[in-house]
Amino acid sequence: MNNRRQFFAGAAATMAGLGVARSALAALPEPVIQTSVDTAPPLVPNTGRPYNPVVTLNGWSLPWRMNNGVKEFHLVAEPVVREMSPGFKVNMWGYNGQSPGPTIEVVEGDRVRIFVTNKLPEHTTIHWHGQRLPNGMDGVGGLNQPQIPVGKTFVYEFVARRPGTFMYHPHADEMVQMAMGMMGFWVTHPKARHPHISEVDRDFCFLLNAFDVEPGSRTPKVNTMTDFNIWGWNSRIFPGIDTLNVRLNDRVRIRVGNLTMTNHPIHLHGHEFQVTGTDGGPTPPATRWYEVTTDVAVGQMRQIELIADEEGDWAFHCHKSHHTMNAMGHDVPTMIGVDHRGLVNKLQRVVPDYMVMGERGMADMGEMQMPLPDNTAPMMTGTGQFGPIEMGGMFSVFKVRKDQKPGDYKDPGPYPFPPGTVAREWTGATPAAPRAATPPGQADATVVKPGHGKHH
Ligand SMILES: [Cu+2]
Repeated sequence: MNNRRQFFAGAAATMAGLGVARSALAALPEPVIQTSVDTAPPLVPNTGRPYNPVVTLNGWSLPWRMNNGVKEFHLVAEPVVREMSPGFKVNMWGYNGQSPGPTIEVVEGDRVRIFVTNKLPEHTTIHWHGQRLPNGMDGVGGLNQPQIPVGKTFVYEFVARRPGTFMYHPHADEMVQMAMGMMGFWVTHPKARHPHISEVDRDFCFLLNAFDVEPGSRTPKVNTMTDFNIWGWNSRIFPGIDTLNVRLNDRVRIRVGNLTMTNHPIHLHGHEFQVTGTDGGPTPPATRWYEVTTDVAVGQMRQIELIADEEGDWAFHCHKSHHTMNAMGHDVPTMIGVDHRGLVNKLQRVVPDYMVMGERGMADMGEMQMPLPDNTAPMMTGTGQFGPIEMGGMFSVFKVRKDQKPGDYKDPGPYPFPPGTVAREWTGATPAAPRAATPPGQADATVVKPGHGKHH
């Protein structure tokens, strides 16, 4: 459904595709509303200082207006409906038509003025997570400012003092408002060449978020602390998350922020990357090392960088296996090795449709068309060129192609594997492997438990 979508280059096309709401508040910048779940092309700046814009997965960047040298943005906190994957829609709270809200991109040293209009049914604030700013602009309701009442517009103003990767979210009835999807990304680009910030060919960003949506319902439960069942990137779940499409040998930066209640080890296949930025900004090159998984803890931001020098369709996902699974997969008893055949026959006499899952693992779930409640997503889903991918949640694909054009973000389709390069069934002879003889009874199978057996 999200394959081979055409992307348009340039900010003009972006603006044309957006519905601009009529604002009764003439003095304020018109709030720009976006309801498409597509990944918007980079918003190339046509006012203010130049920078290389980011691409927000299944999201977009907020246009601004220049007013006497100040960059003015208008965020509208409001109820929204987010399609998390095809056919699965959730009632959320967000900003300007979406959860998450639009990405805000500014340049180091910019004076920024952000109008925030509250169209929620309760008060709110916005905290600019990670920024250096005057205390009264930090957005903690009750502590630094009065809450923004329903129907009112507040203004925040500060200078974006340091370059890096940031987030924004309410600091008012926080548990409820974040559980409902209120959050957004913020990138402050460097004002000049920075010794610790490299120029990249592609710069992606997304937020990690989690929801508790009972299968068949449409609204998240807001007091859940640990039992989330929907694990999203920018309020989308696989196969609803767009792929990250790059050109062979591109230098790629991926920025991730975590606004869930647990950590996420983010893992890329086929390449090594370095963490080039954290919550505190760019990391000095001497402190970097290569890895293939980096843990993003609660409230943290990480930016990773790599050279995409291996062609193919590379999995990119959270390494907690429950986080690459959608609702309904988390409370199933383990049935591996349990023989139900006699029982199933008896039960089917009473309940003709009765079936048992999981005797041979759960891979069947990727293929089986189980009847699902009206509004949810299959727990393991997605199809690749070789069959079911058996994933959900925080999973996407990093697509590296030598013929992907610079500036082209469209999905190139499945990777055309060179002949003879795919793992395949062995059809030759299978001679017994030589093995060292173990005399019977010699294998040591003693288990020593703490507090028993040997003492020092
Ligand atoms: Cu995770």
